[in-house]
Amino acid sequence: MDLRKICEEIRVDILKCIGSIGVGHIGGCLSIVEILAELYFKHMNIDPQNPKMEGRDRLVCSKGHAGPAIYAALANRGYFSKDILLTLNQSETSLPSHCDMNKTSGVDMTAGSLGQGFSCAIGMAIGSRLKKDNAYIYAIIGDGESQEGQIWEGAMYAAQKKLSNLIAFCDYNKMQIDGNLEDINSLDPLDKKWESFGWNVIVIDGHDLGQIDNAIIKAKSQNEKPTMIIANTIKGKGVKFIEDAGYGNHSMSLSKEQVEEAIAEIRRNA
Ligand SMILES: Cc1ncc(C[n+]2csc(CCOP(=O)(O)OP(=O)(O)O)c2C)c(N)n1
Ligand SMILES: [Mg+2]
Repeated sequence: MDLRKICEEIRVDILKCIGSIGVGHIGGCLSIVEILAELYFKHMNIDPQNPKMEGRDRLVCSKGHAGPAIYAALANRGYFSKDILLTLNQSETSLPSHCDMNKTSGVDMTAGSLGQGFSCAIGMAIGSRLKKDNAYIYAIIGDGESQEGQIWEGAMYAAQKKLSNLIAFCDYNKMQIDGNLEDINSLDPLDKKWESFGWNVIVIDGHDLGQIDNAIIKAKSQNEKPTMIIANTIKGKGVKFIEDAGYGNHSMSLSKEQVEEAIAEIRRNA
């Protein structure tokens, strides 16, 4: 499977999905595309025909505002038709702006209140271990989200429990809702922080498919610690005017013309 092509399709579908309503969390959706492609299309033991399959791997997108990225990936993976992407956040939709496990096929955990999804992932990793179903639990947290105290409570507990079946990513795009992390509440040195909390830490370029793949393989190759993959990313990755908006792309209005321009650029650079 050509994962680069998958990334292209996911990016285009994020644009169409958010474009259907004209505003949304575009920056933090575009920054996790390669991670989603590796997880949903290569590593996760899942079945779109049987979304609640016992013992499946699970993904908790704790930065739940990246719902449209999850939906674009799930639609491409065959969980539902791409037409549904155009109903984002409308009344009666199965695709609310933030992830909701009771509404969307393939979404494993409801999230949106930053910090909470990560704790759920830890509970799911403990549950899987108790059930001995050999599942991996994946989580994606934001870097702004990492300012939540709850993240570090979870970090301590997951290490205490030696949850090597928990593989988390931090989308380290260095931007939060209304500023750059370094101006608001810097996380540096983020790798040392996670290491000191007892985690297996791997630092990668979060847009390099090979590095993501290797990091997941490495995480699975040990059974002592939970793994935090610190993914250096670019908020808005793949569309120049969105990247150039900086943290202004956290939640951004997009006109029809801008959506078309963005899709054309993604197609051109593919
Ligand atoms: C507990 C909580 N406080 C505030 C918010 C509002 N909020 C939504 S996204 C966001 C910024 C998150 O930044 P980051 O985790 O870096 O997200 P990304 O850059 O990946 O989009 C904030 C403050 C929230 N969803 N939950
Ligand atoms: Mg961020």
